[in-house]
Amino acid sequence: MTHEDLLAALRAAVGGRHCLTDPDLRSSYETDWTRRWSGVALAVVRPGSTDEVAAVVRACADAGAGVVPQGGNTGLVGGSVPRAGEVVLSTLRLNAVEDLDGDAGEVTVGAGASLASVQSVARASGWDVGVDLGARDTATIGGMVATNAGGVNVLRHGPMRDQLLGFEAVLADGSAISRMPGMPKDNTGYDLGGLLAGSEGTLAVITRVRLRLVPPLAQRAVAVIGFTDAAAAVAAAGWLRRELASVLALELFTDAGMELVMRHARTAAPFAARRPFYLLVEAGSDAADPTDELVATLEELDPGEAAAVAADPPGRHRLWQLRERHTEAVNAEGVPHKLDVSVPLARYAEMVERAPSVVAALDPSARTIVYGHVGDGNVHVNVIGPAPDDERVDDAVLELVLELGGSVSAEHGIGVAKVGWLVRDRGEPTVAAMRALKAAWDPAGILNPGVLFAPDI
Ligand code: FAD
Ligand code: 2HG
Ligand code: ZN
Repeated sequence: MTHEDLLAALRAAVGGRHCLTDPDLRSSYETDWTRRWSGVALAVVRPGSTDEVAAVVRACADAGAGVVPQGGNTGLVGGSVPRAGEVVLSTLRLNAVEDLDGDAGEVTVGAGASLASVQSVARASGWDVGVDLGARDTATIGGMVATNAGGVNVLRHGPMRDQLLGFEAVLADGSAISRMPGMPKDNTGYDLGGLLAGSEGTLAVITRVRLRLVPPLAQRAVAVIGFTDAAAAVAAAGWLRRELASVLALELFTDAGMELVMRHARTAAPFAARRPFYLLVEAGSDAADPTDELVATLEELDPGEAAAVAADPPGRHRLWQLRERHTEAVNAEGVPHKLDVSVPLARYAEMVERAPSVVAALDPSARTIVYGHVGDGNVHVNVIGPAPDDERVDDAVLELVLELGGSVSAEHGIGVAKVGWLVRDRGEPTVAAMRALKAAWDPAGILNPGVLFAPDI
């Protein structure tokens, strides 16, 4: 089949208006959020139903063309953009939020619905979504399932896989499979939804999702406290996990990162006494106000002047901005190298302290900003300065992670950024088992080629 034949089939599948071939119309789908990853697509197609997704995938399968599923394009490992003339399948028109069951606390949503839109419908019905993250306005539920997104409330509710009660997806041959609505208890064979969580568009295109909802935590309090060293901040985080029953989030950032955020977002420091490390703690409850419990627990840490607490929504928002706006503040400085990793909590402080040194040893002019979900052992190492294609710093940081017994991807996935590291991290037998799944589900390798597996391994 020629490219022209394929384009004709794609237009027939979704309508000419939703098959974008003009370079200006394609361009925002061709470069990722960080600007580090980009490529040219044969076309960007925007199906409006599961049947249209199936027709697109079938046309691509017939032509042997690669398909790159794309949701909000907020992924940070390069997996959502084309690499070599694939067809980008955007799910943004699959954005319905339907069938919220207020008694069961479940909702069915289209894969292209943004997290914020689902949060808003859930909250209006007295429920909430268990996963929350800074890209909520743009990230889609399908993309979040495909990456098994984590975010700031994993401590309380787990990652995206834990919210998944059912799914509908289109396989590489264009057939659709579905378990919708799913049931909280459902032991009828393999957990295929769980397998799709974290599959990064390599096994199927997710079209609809049934989500478990969680009770809203209307009563919240947020604190930021300063520490003179990383070990003390991490020890405090571990202690808070045990002592503060209402803990909802435990986040770490540094003074260098906060300085960047304050400059970029024009926000103020939480208190005058600056410290090298900060811990953000959020407590949440659906009944009693957790502020007194939070303050009493923090007093035991004796933070002195280096502490701020807010219970009112604007005050909480101000404190959260200091952590949540790191990603955009870093991006505003240049094209970053992003290493999303996790290490055992016992090695977390060492990771935070050694990562900037291993980078500086390679490139003394590089700036390394670390932050992350310390409650989950998750560190985000961001490096600004080295050229986007200079992989030495990525390799050095990931080498350190393996030395410390960690994982090279905590929550963003492997994408194209870390394909060379999957075997190092998981070992050959495990990756061979993953490849066997890929070969069974997508024998021609048309779904997100180049993502997850290195071509030559
Ligand atoms: P995309 O970027 O479009 O795609 C991501 C991957 O999923 C790609 O491999 C793509 O092919 C695949 N995919 C997308 N949709 C589908 C589908 N329907 N079917 C099959 N495959 C699909 N991530 C976290 O885990 N925690 C955070 O706290 C967090 N915070 C962030 C904050 C900011 C400011 C930004 C920019 C990103 C953040 N991220 C975070 C990363 C990102 O938001 C998540 O990875 C998110 O899950 C991606 O959703 P998306 O819809 O944008 O997916
Ligand atoms: C976060 O926790 C996101 O803010 C993005 O996962 C991390 O910018 C990053 O590296
Ligand atoms: Zn994160």
